[in-house]
Amino acid sequence: MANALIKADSFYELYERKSGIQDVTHYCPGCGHGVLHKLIAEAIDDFGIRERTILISPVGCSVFAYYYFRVGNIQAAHGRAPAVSTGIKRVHPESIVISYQGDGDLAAIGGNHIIQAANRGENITVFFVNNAIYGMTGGQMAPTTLAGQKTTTSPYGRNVNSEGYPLKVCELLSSLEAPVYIERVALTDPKNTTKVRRAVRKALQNQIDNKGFSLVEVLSVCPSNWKMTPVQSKQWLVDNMIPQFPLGVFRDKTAEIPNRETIRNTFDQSGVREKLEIPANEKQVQYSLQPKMDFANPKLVIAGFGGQGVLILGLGIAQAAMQAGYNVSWLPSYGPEMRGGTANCNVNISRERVGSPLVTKPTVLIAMNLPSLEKFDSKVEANGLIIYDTSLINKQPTRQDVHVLGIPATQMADELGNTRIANMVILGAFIAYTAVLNKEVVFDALPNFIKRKNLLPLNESAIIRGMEYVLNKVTN
Ligand SMILES: Cc1ncc(C[n+]2csc(CCOP(=O)(O)OP(=O)(O)O)c2C)c(N)n1
Ligand code: SF4
Ligand SMILES: [Mg+2]
Repeated sequence: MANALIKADSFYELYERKSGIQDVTHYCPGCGHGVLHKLIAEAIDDFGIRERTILISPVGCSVFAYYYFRVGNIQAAHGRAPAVSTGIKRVHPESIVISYQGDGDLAAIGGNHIIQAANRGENITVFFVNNAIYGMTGGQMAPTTLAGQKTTTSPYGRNVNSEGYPLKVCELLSSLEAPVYIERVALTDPKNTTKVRRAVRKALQNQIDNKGFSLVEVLSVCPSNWKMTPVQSKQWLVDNMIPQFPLGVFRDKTAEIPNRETIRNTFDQSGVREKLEIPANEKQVQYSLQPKMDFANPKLVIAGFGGQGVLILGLGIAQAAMQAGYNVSWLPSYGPEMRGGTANCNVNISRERVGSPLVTKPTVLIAMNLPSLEKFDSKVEANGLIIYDTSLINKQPTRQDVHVLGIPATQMADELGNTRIANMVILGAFIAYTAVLNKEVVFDALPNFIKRKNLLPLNESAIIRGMEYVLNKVTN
């Protein structure tokens, strides 16, 4: 009975998957991913690092690791987990960052990323699950597929003369200077599984001690795509994989490298300018911004149809705010939304450090079409602001507890001769209403996000029209 088992605290009690709340994983019977998850979760518990662990899920069968691990979770694009890990670790050096990757993910599409991260000696822990196949997509040949192994894309067996030899990641990475610890282990019998457990712990301990890059390659079975029972597949791993991927330690500088303090690198803009002999940014001081009280550190959602320039509007606001000395983030939302539905982006502007680029409760909503207004207006914070384009939205926001600014942005843009600059009219309205930015800094930043220089005057006119509209409305 699953409930009678002692489950690691670093797993969720119940897995709230899309198909409903469950207490079992989506992995096939016998799959190695589940076992490795357990060993990692128990290590996280025992080291007491759950609160500061961030696990980067890959693309592959373990993509849903975030359904199971009760830690910080991020899902990275295929093969990019080492790059995402690098960014997170550098910004939050006190966090424990785990890059969890399959062989298709790490050794194929992400091959360059893992080499570069290892070569930089990033202080991260990589768990590399080598099952010699693309599991998730139905059993295609991976870089680690064995010579002679049959897969759906090598039905006659991998031919080394045309498809090359299985890629030996541990051997390859251990030719680099920087990595601290590299070991290959296998999930087979209890003896080998104990070695996996030990390796998992060592790789995490190295990161806790700030020693540098550690990678554990875990040979693991994929009964479903190998078309074997779990028992047969374990034997197949022993008989076929281990001879081609010998187990053992390929690099261990753990004892040589002293434990190090966590160092947080701070970015000192004036220091960098001095080094590069760039004159100090006097303008930043001159911008003298005085945001209205409700908008001191605003979080924005900017939404509309794909093609209305909502992403560029967000980017422009973020660029100008950065130029004005704020900390900023800009997070666009792509995908099917770009084709006719709502496209949107999240922007954070803050005098404090920005924790997450996500904006779930915006201070400011800019809605450029009705679906966007309907989707986001209930999420705006009390005393926040909704700016909406009255040329396209014939319905008023219902909220009574927020500022509401309707502006016929598209009509004003048409009057200026170009519908596409409605977003800049809105930008003008935003800065006039909130004073988070002013005209000077926006105009200075404009060439950074409007690439066609001949369009700059038109964009400036649109911004001024938006500002005038608000100033007239407020004073009248
Ligand atoms: C950019 C991109 N290319 C291709 C795919 C399709 N895809 C999904 S999982 C996968 C391979 C995963 O294999 P592996 O990393 O070995 O993980 P496993 O499922 O075997 O654990 C591929 C090619 C994708 N999702 N994204
Ligand atoms: S397809 Fe293979 S790797 Fe994926 S869950 Fe099933 S056994 Fe595991
Ligand atoms: Mg695989």
